[in-house]
Amino acid sequence: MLKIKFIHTADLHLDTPFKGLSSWNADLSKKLKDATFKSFKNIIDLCINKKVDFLIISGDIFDSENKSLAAQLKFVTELKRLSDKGIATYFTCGNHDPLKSWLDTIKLPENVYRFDSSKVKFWTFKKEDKVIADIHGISFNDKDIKENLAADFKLAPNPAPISIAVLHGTIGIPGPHENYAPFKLKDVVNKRFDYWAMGHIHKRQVVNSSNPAIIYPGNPQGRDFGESGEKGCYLVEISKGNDPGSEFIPTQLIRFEDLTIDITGVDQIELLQGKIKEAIERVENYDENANYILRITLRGRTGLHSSLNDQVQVEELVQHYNEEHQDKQNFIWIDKIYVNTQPDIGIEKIKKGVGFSSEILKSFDVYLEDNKKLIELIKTIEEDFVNAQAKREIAEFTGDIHKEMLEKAKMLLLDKLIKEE
Ligand SMILES: [Mn+2]
Repeated sequence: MLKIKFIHTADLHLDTPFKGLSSWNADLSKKLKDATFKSFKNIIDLCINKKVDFLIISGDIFDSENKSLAAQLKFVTELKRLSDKGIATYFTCGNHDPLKSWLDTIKLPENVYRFDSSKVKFWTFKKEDKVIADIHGISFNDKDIKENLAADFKLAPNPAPISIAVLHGTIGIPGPHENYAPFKLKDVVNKRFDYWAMGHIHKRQVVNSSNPAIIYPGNPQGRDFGESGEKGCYLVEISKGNDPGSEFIPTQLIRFEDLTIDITGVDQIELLQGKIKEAIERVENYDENANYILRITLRGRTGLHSSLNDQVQVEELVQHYNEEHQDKQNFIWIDKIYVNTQPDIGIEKIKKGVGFSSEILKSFDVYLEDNKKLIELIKTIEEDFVNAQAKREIAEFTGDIHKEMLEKAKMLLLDKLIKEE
């Protein structure tokens, strides 16, 4: 039967500098910097182990037009490993690494095909001299491509049994990504390609599973908390006459995860480590072999409330945790702990009682329940502010933040009152 098997990846962003994270410790920034390369290495290993026919990379191989020579050499070394095994690579250049930014002094290994930027072209893949697939594609020449490149794709005059389109661009609504090479589903549904190998959107997405299949594999290594969860590539199999089969395979080294942990009833600080461990193991598709960088929000009613509202204590906690989990084979690193806990007190009981705490609670509720009053209160506070920046900042807060701050203030005050009582 006529069949092909390939790996589809995109948006490797090799050599990402992780600038925003440079304030972290040097060891961690090195691990992050290596992670994009190592996940690419994992992809190459997968190609070899799964004995694929070829690899497709749909643009943004490098993070920047000013990619380092070292990064380019590493890329070529990995492709050479495939080429030595007789596995071909087809790739396009995206908005981060447009074709004109590639060095001509670096020769691509044999069996590696880079799409040109002048127009959509195709190569024909053959197996044992039999024509199997046409692989069409086009590279970005400049970073800012606003034309609908998908519109220019058409089957070869005498097409192979299987046709694949390789494109870096945006289908439909761009979301957080720049609207480069935009197109709509209706532009491509009747073009009779079997598979659209997409790149650009970093969140993986099967736009269409067949007729034609359109897949964004996402980037194979997350680079910040906006790119959290499992990251990887797709293993695709197409046999003529059947819908393509695709399987997501994780390849990342480091996972970014936002965890919210309810610590109601936890009143000993040393129990937090266990709670964190449990929370990590509950993340979607938990992988014990991955490394994790975490942002943790603690919530719930706890006797630890006042300790956790002491920033120095939380920082020490984070530092201690990170030191303990750094040298393990798979590291876990806490970037930040947000404390959103409440004191472990019977609020309703206090409210029903008489006395100072009860009165305080009732007057907080007046503002929490009446938005107009709350806005007036904020205005009064704002007027008392001398510092211009502080004035600006408070003016920028939204209603939700006002309420959150007020709720927090209420709890802090209650906690203090109860302690003193
Ligand atoms: Mn990208």
